[in-house]
Amino acid sequence: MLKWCTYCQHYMGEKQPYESLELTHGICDACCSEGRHKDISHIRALQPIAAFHQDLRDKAVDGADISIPDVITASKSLGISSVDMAIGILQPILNEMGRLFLAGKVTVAKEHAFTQKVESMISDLFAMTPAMKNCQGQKPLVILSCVDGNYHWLGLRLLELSLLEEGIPVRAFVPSLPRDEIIQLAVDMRPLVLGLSVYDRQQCHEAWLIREGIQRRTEGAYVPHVAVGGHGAKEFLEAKGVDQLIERDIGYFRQSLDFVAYLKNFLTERDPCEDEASA
Ligand code: B12
Ligand SMILES: [Zn+2]
Repeated sequence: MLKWCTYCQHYMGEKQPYESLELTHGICDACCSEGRHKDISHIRALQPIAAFHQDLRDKAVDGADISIPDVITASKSLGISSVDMAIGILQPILNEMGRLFLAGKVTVAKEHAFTQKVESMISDLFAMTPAMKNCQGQKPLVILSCVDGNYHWLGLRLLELSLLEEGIPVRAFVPSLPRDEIIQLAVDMRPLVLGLSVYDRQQCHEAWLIREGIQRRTEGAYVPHVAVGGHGAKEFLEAKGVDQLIERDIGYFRQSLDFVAYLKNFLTERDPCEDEASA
């Protein structure tokens, strides 16, 4: 299920059952602390968002023509931020298209057509994110890459968007880089966190090899925090029965929002000397 805050219409993440794409109501921490839940006039505000989501989903499934400017205008008029549009609306439709394709309910052509629309929409969403300009030219604290051979880069770009929105300097390298190049980039740029995207469970092992490679190349003087996400990380976490796991210095995340929260927490708590040492 997709959880949205009824009061400010912000996407709050997925919750069990993950197969369901129904929108459920919630209240985010900010609205709760400001006591907005006392104002019941907001209660109906989620209905137009649910209708917008359903309409876009139906168009994708039917293979109907989707006008990107119309979708962007509609999302803006509903007050949906670019991150919420990307993660709360486009991401679940993409994932549902994948499931429907496997069930033989949509054709490859329709799935690819919608994926291409989303690829084009992403640059518009980046342009709509003012925070992007603030981070330009800054040394990235986070580097993101798909592991070698993983061409599922949409998720990584959406994650990049979420981090920029939080003012966290980040750079994503898509579609994917060879293992040695990821190692070299980390050694050269020394980010605090290296985020890797994997599409199947076996690829999770790459995170280890990359981490080890960095450690070897710097003789242990520098090792970034390594985070793993994407479909393969979800499979790994599902097998363990959890949604998030930090195991032997590698963090696995089901949802980008959890990673953003982890990162914010980690950036607030970190020792600034750590940055100087790694600069
Ligand atoms: C779109 C899509 C494609 C597109 C990708 C386009 C692109 N530019 O990204 C194309 C058509 C290229 C493609 C190709 C293939 N695909 Co495909 N694809 C999908 C689909 C339908 C949606 C994926 C997607 O974009 N989701 C939306 C994004 C936003 O979600 P996300 O990727 O999960 O990312 C979010 C989080 O996971 C997280 N995240 C992602 N990365 C990271 C990294 C870090 C560090 C963190 C913290 C978080 C994080 O943040 C993101 C934002 O919230 C899925 C279906 C599904 N159910 O997932 C199949 C799916 C992922 N594909 C699959 C397969 C098998 C393939 C192919 C092998 C098909 C083939 N036989 O050729 C190829 C592989 C190509 C390759 N070598 O990579 C399988 C993978 C299953 C498996 N474990 O093996 C899936 C699950 C479909 C299925 N059920 O069979 N695919
Ligand atoms: Zn709220």
